[in-house]
Amino acid sequence: MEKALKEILGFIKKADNFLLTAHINADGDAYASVLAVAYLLEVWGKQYRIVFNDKQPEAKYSFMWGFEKVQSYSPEKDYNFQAAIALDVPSLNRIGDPAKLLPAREFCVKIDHHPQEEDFARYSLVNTRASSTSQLVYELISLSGIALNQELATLLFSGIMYDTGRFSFSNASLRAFQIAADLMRYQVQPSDIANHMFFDNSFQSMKIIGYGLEHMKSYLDGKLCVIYLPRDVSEEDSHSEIEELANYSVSIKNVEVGLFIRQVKPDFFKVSFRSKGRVNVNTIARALGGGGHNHAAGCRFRGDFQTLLSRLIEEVKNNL
Ligand SMILES: [Mn+2]
Repeated sequence: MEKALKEILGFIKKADNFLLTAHINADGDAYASVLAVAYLLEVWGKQYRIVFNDKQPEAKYSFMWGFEKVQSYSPEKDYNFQAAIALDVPSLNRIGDPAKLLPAREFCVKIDHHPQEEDFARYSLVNTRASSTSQLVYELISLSGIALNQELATLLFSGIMYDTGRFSFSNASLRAFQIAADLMRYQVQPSDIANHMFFDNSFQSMKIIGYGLEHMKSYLDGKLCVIYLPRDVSEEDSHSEIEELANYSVSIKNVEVGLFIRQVKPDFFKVSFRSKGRVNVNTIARALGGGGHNHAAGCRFRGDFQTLLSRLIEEVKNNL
């Protein structure tokens, strides 16, 4: 790992004018890892822009240093990047539109903890045992020699806290706790961070979550739980807060796989997969053109709901 990190730092030192990006529907780890690398670029006096696929920045991450630097991709803008750093994303497909802005492979860096899908970067650190991409960025920053401070430590801590489910998922490793403990020396406030990222939901979102729970269904002898939100319940602009339904879907006794299906357009659906550990939901999501981790993944589907549901039940059944 140290060799890959040194190569990445060497490349960053030489290059200028970077694109920073992450996966579609950027989450806490995507924001935190990208902004922490932006901090490093800032200290080193580099030019950079942060471009995400998402139309709207996610307000719950506005407590993070550099949040206001995050831009949405726009086809009208005149982009020109000499180098790119893609974080927390395994493929060009998962970057979405900003993938169009990437320079040639030899000028690209990838830092990620998802299973390797596409080798699009000459400088690459992919470690599936890392709890989060923010954990890998911590290692990068430690090696860079730049000093940690409260802002930077808060970013890294937030990313690790987010991806480990507040230090409770199976990826909450010894190393993740060691890093968290080290970061605590810089006046990080875990309860403030948790309040921003998890307990700042709107009244409306909580009612939508209530609808989802009331209408959830059980299949395969109680091993599969499905929560479905039709479009008229979750209005189109309604935010990531209701994604928490994915976590609820697997938080039930005897459930091995939980699915949260959201209708985005009449014939377009987003599916979030959760597993307690026995079933690899990354495999299932990939079979439907998506991807993610063994315990949490996602995909999109075009077609009708019944076809999607039958397909999902069949896939889960074959993987139980
Ligand atoms: Mn991540």
